[in-house]
Amino acid sequence: MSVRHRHTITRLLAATALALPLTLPATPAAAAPAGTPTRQLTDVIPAPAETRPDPRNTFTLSPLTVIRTTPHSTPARQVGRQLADILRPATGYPLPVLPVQATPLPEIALLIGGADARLGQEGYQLDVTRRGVTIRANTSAGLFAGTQTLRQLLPAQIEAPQRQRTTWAVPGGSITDHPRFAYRGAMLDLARHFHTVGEIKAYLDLLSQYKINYLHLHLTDDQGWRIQIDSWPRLTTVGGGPGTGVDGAGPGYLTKADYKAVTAYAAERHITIIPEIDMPGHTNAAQSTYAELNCDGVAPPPRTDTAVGYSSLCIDDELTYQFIEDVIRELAEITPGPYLHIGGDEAHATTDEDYTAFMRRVLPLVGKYGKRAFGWNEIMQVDPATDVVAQFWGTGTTNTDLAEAVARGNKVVMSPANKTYLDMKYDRNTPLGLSWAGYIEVRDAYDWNPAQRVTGVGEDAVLGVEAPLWSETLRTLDDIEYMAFPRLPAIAELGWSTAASHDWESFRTRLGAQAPRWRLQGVDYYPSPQVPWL
Ligand code: TNX
Repeated sequence: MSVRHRHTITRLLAATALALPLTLPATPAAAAPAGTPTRQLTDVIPAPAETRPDPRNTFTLSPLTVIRTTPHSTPARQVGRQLADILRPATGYPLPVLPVQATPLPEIALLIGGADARLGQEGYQLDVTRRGVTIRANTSAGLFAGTQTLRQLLPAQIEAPQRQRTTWAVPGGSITDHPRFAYRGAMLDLARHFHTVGEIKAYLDLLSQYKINYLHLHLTDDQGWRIQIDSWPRLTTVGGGPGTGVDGAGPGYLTKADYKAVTAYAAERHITIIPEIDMPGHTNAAQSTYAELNCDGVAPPPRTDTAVGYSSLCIDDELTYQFIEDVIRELAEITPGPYLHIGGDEAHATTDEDYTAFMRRVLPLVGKYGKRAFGWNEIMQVDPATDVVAQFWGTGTTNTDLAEAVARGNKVVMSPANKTYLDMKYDRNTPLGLSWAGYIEVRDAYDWNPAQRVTGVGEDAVLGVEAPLWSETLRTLDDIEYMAFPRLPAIAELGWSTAASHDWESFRTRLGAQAPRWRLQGVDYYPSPQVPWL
């Protein structure tokens, strides 16, 4: 069955299930007794650092429940409103968001400040008693993470867009949680097939549920240029115009307004956008648009095939650096996050000498406009400054340039292609995706340790993990979802949860219990035979 066909069935089933509650009494759960929670305190992805269940202390949401936030804290109120938006549709309860105040009403208290220092910048403490739920954090990012945990502790029906009849019980006890790694990323390739603002936002919504905090956007490649640059306007009108993208599927690009909307939407979910302009290879879209970017002054034809490694900017030409500086300057201006990714992978049409010369000129430009550079691991060949982050995408377990860079002090984001590449097929029958790095079943994606993957790249050198999704074969949001779910939650758990908690049996059980949520959210996931799906 085609992915799209299967998805239609999923949607129909969800719609049928949703039609039922409309005929139910107005406040069904109000009359229901406080039941046994359908969830346990440990049923969370990514697994929290510490959980202390207390079954005597179930809390049940009711029409009287209020959400209370730290007085005079706009960030806390914002998290409160976002939580109310999640909880209102399915419960039908008013859940007003009010400042903290002593009252006898049952409440969900969201508090910023005064939390345990161990929680750091993203951790939270969640306590569930019969009277209510309290989430404490040092920052709004931590508070937001805590609300995503609370969401998973509620019955799956909480994800339904319309009122449901159930008891909204939260299992009692407490959770103390904070991430193992500061960087937990995903990547979306907009160049091979463009994905709209709406699709990117939908992906951000899904990512935020699993405490992913970076989305790397691969904005340019041989097939298409997907971000507006005012000083080189044809990059998008031609390079991102009709017929661009694999198999000529274009047009599409983000205007600066679109890009700002995406970064703002991400920020509300405590996700930082990292834009990537790939160079000096993967540049055919720019070079076929502007003839002057080629050494011979002749524009090559546009390309819509999936070959790699054939394009290179002209390393000895000053115009190349003017072009790059314009792009970096304009992109830095609209990027609130600290990082700018300059690619650097598969530059097979550039000599090693030229590659080094190019990177040594370009890397300082990133700093000049106030950003910190990211590059695919090849960039470590040029011995860059120690603030440059390497993104490892190899399939092996040794890389001399990378180990040497780590010894000098560079940090690494781990994206081994045979573990984290969401565009690899699950098995030989997967209708979408590629297989050059092998098939990646859920267990393959989960069963590895980011701090023990590459010789010489240990826990302290690892900034975190990232799951890239290249889009040669992917067009729609359904396609994206089908490749990302359920492997994305596996990578999210590797990034957040302690190494000591790593346990496939536990993970696959918790993963299987996520499926009812995905069905209600309309997420088109791959029903891996390795997972006991509910
Ligand atoms: C390799 S991974 C690439 C991309 C392709 C991807 C497909 C990397 C840094 N480069 O250009 O899209 O394989 O899986």
